[in-house]
Amino acid sequence: MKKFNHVIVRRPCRALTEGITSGLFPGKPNYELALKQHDAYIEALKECGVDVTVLPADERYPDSCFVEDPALLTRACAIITNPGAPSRNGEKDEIIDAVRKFYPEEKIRYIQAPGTLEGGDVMMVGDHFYVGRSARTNEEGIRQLTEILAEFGMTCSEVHLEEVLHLKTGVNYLENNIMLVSGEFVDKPEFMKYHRVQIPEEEAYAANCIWVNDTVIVPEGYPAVLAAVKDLGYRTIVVDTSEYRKLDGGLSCLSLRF
Ligand code: CIR
Repeated sequence: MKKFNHVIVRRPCRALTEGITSGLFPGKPNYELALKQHDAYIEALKECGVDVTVLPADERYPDSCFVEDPALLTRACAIITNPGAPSRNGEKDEIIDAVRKFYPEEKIRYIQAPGTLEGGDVMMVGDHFYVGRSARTNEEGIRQLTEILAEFGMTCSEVHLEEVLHLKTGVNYLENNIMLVSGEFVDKPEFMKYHRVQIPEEEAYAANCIWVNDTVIVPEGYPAVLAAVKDLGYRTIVVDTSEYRKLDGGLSCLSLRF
């Protein structure tokens, strides 16, 4: 099934080495290697039949390659978020022009302060959106998101987060009623209705796989997850994200798919 036609990515900047990190995966990113991994990521996406818009690196924002966070792009509307991390908040102003190339102004909405929202907290399941209430996404941001989605005939429900940075750090939807779940998401009642594939704790990072038009891109180094995704019948592409992982970033964080 072809669902996505377009992808937006942003090249990592040299300041990537100063990006926000929880320290869960120690070390500073190697910029040259990060660039190579980004090249491979773009190639993988192209193999999934999407056109890829590559935005230039922005040195003012160390984390700006994690382009999923400043916007949410749906079939009916685009939402410019209001990132809760102060060092990332200005990224919302830099994504607008790219979004306007694909959405007319009357279909673009903006999350307004004091509401905060980051795209990594939003998981799309058809026309329903699960949104994580996190250190980055607050109650008012979720309220505004719910209102905007309703305006365009879509729904939203809140998921309480306890451990992870973003909702999609630990749970990702692979279409066809299939969800990859790890850690705190394994027994969340709201996900019981899906076919849940439980990720072993030592491979928790790989809960962040992305489905792109019936191919699933899987991070390198997670054999159990790769085998599980293959067993589901998906074509897979493996991409190394080691340098982004050091900043708690994964495959979904690096693109907007729509
Ligand atoms: C941050 O802490 O904001 C970045 N270092 C990582 C962002 C990951 N993005 C995502 O999960 N959507």
